[in-house]
Amino acid sequence: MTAKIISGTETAKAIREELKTEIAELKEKHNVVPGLVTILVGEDPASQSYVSAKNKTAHALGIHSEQVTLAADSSEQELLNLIDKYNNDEKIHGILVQLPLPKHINEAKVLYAINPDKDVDGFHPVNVGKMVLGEQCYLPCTPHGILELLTRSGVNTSGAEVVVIGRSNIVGKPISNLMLQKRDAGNATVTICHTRTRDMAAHTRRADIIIAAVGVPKMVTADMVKDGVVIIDVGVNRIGKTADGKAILAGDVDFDAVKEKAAAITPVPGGVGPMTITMLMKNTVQAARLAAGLI
Ligand code: L34
Repeated sequence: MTAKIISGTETAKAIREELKTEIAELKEKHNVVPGLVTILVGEDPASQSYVSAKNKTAHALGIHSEQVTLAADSSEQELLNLIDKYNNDEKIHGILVQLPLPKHINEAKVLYAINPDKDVDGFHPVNVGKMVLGEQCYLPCTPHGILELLTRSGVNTSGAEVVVIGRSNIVGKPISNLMLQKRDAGNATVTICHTRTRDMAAHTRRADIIIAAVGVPKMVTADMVKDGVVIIDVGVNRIGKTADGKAILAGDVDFDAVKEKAAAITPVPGGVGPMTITMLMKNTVQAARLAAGLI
């Protein structure tokens, strides 16, 4: 079997078209323009490229977007002051602080400082709590994107054995929780594997769906999966550079070998990454509706 490729690029494009229409309508009917600010501390090239993609996409959809970059040695207080300013800025409905932050800044403190109504990343503990309870909230962008990819590509998750590899706050923990909930792309039986898991392959070989979010290039090999598995590869690993200086990317899954056994698989690049960015746009529109009393 050769797998169907689940294209994040194509799915993201379709969702962005829907959002464009929604944003135009918000402006026309309610005079509401969704506003997003992205805050980047430092000069990590990967973070720079993600943040600039977020602003570019926002702009293309008719979202007002502001981009702030602070020097790597900026103090925690400077960042907190900036967040406070945007918490009180009516044009801005969504605030995103790109992670990871430099070591001298306390990440939890920063995430707590964002007004939960403007927390379009869904990282504030209030939103994490609401998510776990299945209440209306902002879903974190990468897990949200994975749910949309699964739903829109017709993968049946109900009763499925899902193995999530990775237990990060950004991906592993939230996607595991979401997929066990009674919801679209939910109702699954979820196992979470991590660095201390004793026999990872014994788990992954049972899986109907594998979600790999570890950050180790090509860690999931063909012998670790069963025929007909569905693979969602969240890893975006920079494994080298081309002659003209462009990053060479690899996922957490050995794509070429695994695609021969899988029923469906997401590529890297062009899989989960573009969905993450698009879900941020969706959350920003949700934030603008919330601020305008339209939810
Ligand atoms: N606050 N920090 C905050 N929110 C987030 O949602 C993120 N994340 C993760 C890192 N830090 C964050 C992102 O934005 C990961 N991430 C992200 C976003 C986009 C892409 C990858 C990761 C992406 O577009 N990837 C492209 C390849 C781009 C490239 O050439 O590097 C892809 O096709 O996978």
